[in-house]
Amino acid sequence: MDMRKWFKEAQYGMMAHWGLYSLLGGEWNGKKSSSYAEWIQANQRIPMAEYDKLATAFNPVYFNADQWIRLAKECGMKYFVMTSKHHDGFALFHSRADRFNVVEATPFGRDVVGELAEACYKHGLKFGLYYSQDLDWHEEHGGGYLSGHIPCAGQSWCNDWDFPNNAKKNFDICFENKIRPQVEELLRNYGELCLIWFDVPMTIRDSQSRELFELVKKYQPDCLINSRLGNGAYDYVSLGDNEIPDSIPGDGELDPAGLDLNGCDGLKPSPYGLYETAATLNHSWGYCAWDQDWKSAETILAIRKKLNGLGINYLLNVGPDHLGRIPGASVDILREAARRQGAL
Ligand code: JFZ
Repeated sequence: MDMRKWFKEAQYGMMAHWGLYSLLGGEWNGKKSSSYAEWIQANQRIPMAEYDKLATAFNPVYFNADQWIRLAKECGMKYFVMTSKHHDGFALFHSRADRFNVVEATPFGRDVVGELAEACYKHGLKFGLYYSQDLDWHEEHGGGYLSGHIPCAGQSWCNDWDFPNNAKKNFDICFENKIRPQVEELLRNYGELCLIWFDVPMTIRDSQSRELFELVKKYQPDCLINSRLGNGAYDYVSLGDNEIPDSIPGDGELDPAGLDLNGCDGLKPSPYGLYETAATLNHSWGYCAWDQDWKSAETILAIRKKLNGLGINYLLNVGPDHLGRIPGASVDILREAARRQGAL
């Protein structure tokens, strides 16, 4: 399948941020997270031993992959991107490389990524996976420890509350033992992936970005890689959160010399002319019980028109809750936008 051609025409997709943080809903110990709800562990420096308890309570009895994917399909979305592992290090799939995963560490015991892959296949959507390849707060040697000078959505990029000695951290260890093996598992066990959505390159070396790039191409030559893998190894450009550029530069118009290729936002040269903006409906990616400041269906439609008019795909995020439900407010907005678009 020519995935580049498919991506160019896809226009609209759904992303879901779902994990242990969803159980907290943006609040811990009586305190709201002052950043994204999925960043709450770093934001409030929650000790790992405490955060791990969430796994023993992860039992989202209303999780229904079919329902999520049907909603996306009914709203005219062409692909679905699931957080297979976010910065907290918890895998939403059965991983042999690390026990901190939904099958082995929770009473739920179901392979969430697997069920969503099946549902996408059944309903004819393409399936993509988000994977945090650098930051991993469950690992002493997770990335981020070199970036203390850069402002951050938590209080620190790496887990320096459980592992305070940044000087002796070595990302290579985490990369060898967990990151690469898990990316390989994702590529081998869940059928065809349209894309892998890597995120926040901070520590990852050039050779490591290239190694992951080659690994993806080895198992899934058509699978597209976004520009947040780091070090310029990518197939398509992820713009910033809700970012709408004024225009898309033509071939050779963008000078890569002055660009930070590991910056998460902004335009970068796109070898195949492929772009995507991931965006939220409120102010958080993960479920946040107290953030009810939702964009209207009208706004969503206006953003979609602008982005799609520039040839940029719109990847719209939902944050399902602790029981596996996509918040009603999100469902209403998505349906209303689709209705106005004439898709429903
Ligand atoms: C990153 C993550 O840290 C966050 O939790 C979420 O997964 C999001 C999709 O990606 O956050 C960013 C990083 C960079 C930008 C926006 C959100 N950016 O440059 O606009």
